[in-house]
Amino acid sequence: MKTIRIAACLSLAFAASGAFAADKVCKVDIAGTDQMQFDKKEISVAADCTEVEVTLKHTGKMTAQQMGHNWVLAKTSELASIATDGMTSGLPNDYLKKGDARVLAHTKVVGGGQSATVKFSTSLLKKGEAYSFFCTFPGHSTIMKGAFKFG
Ligand SMILES: [Cu+2]
Repeated sequence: MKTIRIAACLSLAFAASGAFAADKVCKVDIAGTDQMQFDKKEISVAADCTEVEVTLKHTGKMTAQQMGHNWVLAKTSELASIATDGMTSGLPNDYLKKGDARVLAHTKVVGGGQSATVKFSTSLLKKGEAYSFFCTFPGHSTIMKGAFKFG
C-alpha cells in the first residue's frame, strides 16, 4: 500500500515537471518446457518501454537439477562465451560466472512448476544492437535461445 502511494506521488511529480516521460514497464511472459524449449523464438520490446519485466515459467515437471531453465539477456556476440563460462558455475550460481558483466539481465534457474521474474531498465540497451535471450543450463543454449529486439 505504501509503495503504491509513493509510486502515485512520483508519477504526479513527473507529470507536473514535464521533464521525464512516464515510466512504461513492458511485461514479457516466456515458458520453458521439459522438452528443453522456450515457447518464444523472438521477443520484441518497443522503444518507449523504460523497463522490461520478464517472467519465466517452467511449465514442465522435471526438477531444476534435471532440466533447469533460466532467462539470460546479452549481446548475441557474447552468448556462446557466457554459456561456456557459466557451465561450471553450478546451480547455486544459476550457471553464470559470478559477476559476469556481459550479462545484462537474468532470472534464477527454475524447475518444473516454478517461475522467476527479472526487471531491468532499457537504458542498458542500444537500438540496433543484436541481443539474444538464452538459457545457460549446461547444453541448453544451442536450442534455448532467441532474438531480443529493442526499438
Ligand atoms: Cu534450460
